[in-house]
Amino acid sequence: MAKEVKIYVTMGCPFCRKAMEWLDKYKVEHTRTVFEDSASKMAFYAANKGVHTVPQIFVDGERIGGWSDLQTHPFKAEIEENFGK
Ligand SMILES: N[C@@H](CCC(=O)N[C@@H](CS)C(=O)NCC(=O)O)C(=O)O
Repeated sequence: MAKEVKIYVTMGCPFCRKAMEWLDKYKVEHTRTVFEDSASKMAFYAANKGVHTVPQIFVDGERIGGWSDLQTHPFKAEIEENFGK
């Protein structure tokens, strides 16, 4: 069964763009939340202890972190290894 993937982004953020492009490239089903203003982003940061940047990626409720965190997370290898199989 596919994992539940969520990503939180702002527009004009290069790391967010990279993360969104990766999700699209590997056809990872996900829900995307785009913070339209600073207040909604800050509320998200406040609700997620230790979070100060976007993007933020969650897989089955676990926070992976941002684009750089994704590079070393097993979820990335899992998706890329299974792509097209
Ligand atoms: N290492 C992080 C860096 C992310 C990052 O620096 N994001 C910037 C926007 S591109 C950010 O969130 N800055 C603080 C803010 O906008 O609240 C990643 O790869 O996701």
